[in-house]
Amino acid sequence: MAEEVEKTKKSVDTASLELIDKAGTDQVSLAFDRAERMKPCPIGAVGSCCKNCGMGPCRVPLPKGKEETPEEKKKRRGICGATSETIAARNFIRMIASGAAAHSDHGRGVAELFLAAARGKAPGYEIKDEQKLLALALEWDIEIGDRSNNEIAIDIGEKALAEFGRQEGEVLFLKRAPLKRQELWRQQGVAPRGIDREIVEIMHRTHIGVDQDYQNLLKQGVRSSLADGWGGSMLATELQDILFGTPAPVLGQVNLGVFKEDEVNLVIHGHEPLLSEMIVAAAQEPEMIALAKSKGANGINLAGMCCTANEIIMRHGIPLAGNFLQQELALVTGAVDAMVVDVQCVMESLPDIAQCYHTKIITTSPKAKISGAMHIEFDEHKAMEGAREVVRIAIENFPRRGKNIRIPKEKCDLIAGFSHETINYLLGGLFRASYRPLNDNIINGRIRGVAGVVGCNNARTAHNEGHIAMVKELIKNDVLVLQTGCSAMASAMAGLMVPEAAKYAGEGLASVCEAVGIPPVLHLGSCVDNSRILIAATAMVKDGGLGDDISDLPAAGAAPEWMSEKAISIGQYFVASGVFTVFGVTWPTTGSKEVTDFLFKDMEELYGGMWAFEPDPVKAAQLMIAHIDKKRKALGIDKARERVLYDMEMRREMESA
Ligand code: SF4
Ligand code: MSK
Repeated sequence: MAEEVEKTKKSVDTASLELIDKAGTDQVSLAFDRAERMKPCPIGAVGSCCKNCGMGPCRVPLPKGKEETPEEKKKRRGICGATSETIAARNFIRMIASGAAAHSDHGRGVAELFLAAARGKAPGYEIKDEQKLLALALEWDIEIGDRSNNEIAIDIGEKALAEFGRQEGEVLFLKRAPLKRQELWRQQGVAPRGIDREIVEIMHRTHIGVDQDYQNLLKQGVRSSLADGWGGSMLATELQDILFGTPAPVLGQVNLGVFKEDEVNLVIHGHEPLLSEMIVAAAQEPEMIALAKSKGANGINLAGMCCTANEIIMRHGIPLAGNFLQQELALVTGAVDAMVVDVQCVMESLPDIAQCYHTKIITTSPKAKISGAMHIEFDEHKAMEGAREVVRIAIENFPRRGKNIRIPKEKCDLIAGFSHETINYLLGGLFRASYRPLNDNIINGRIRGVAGVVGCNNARTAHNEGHIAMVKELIKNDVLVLQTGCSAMASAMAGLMVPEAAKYAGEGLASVCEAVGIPPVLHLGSCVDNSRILIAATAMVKDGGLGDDISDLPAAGAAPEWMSEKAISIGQYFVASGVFTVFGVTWPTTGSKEVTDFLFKDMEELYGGMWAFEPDPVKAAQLMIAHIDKKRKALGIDKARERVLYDMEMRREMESA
């Protein structure tokens, strides 16, 4: 078992370090400081604490420094008799339930808005991607004929909403997976029904005195995670694309240097793009710009934070102010006039920190209020009015800015907007869109494999360090990297998401990137957009030559700085889809050897993918590369790589492909 790496610094990002320093001067307490003051509970951290009933909490830690006898192990139980295996497995799948619920409730919100828009009850929203609407109608057997887009969208919206509560059968998108994978899920009994049902079943089974077989508990964890990845999250991505437009490559900028001293700075933070889409439109209205000018500002500068940032850069090129651990730092600049938040990954410390400056914190979701913040509830029937109100509050607050302002100079260009459709088009061209060139370059060894690197920041490890070190190691070894979430932003801040970053890539990957004109690290969007990675992996299988299941692909996944329960759900659906997946920082089941061995070893037998834990990001990347090489060997394409020498003829052939 890998040892945890000791944290030596707070961040590897100089803009963040500058503002951490300023926060110290301003006597503002940050997550970085709280992490130093609060040591993690060593029993809870490894999954050995149960508080599922009023007789507990019961702690069942492994004895330190000595081998446990079978007799001693038998006695190491909670009051109800629960073993350390049951407790660790229950804790683990409750994390999956929470993570899957977060993604999928986001998806449900999108489905509700989608339906309201189709019925003409959500003014300002309309179908933006007709092609994707019609493709989904065909996939779901919804009549197209001469019906209007809205008529078709009503049927799609109703069907999508029904998916969440589906009591029987399987979620519809499961059929998108390779056939072999679908069969495997059915054989294992994990093909999921609706997400609501699977999550309720986790909560039922983990109640005191219900499921007390750790393998059976973990199986339900798999089922629920699949309902997230191939259900709730995929629905969110698909419907958002239809409603707001499918992303296409777009130039943007990232890091705290995107704030402007002479403009109103409004940060949009959280996850759901429902309101932020309207804020983007409201901030461009001439009346709003005129109002900003009347207050002495030169304009309105929108910037995103966390996954809302990913949503709005993918579709509008709006700059990314930062990732999870930079949300407090944005306020410390003293230059943010308002920060509007919805759900997930929003720190409760924000209103307190805002008091030290002038920033207004505005909550918008009835599901997520914060004491000390203003609340303007998002109402889909009057979304534009709500958006204008938010923008107006930011503008009115601009003159209240104090003198204690420091905007770091760091900002970096990136190309975002790599949806599955875009990758397909970029690789194959408009008339023969396909993953064929990618598969061919994997088979001939120029690209060694593909890695999905995703997930959060974690204050227990140096901000961004793990993401950047891992991604650099992967591309250096010719592994094409697909990213989402805060991880994508970390790489973008390190300059890895521009075509020039090919200089960090191995010769084979660099030559393909140069020929196609893409960066070696592709930004696929927000946390729910991990479903795009599933679709990309499936497209690779379907294009042929790399086996007949996702588990055959020379591919791996990772979340080197994970912290959110959503990351556990994502990791579990990657593993259950056949992907080797490595997490860093900490691992939540090490209190039970049996549960950990099951996740790290036995799952490979059952699903062709398994978990691993390695806090050193470079070593973790090497594990991924070793797995990729194992898969290349199994496919019989390991020799091709050895032969790759890149003479001029090969380069010409690639450029004309
Ligand atoms: Fe303790 Fe069992 Fe209650 Fe958990 S469910 S707190 S192990 S008695
Ligand atoms: S925002 S879930 S910290 S990636 Fe999606 Fe970032 Fe993780 Fe939240």
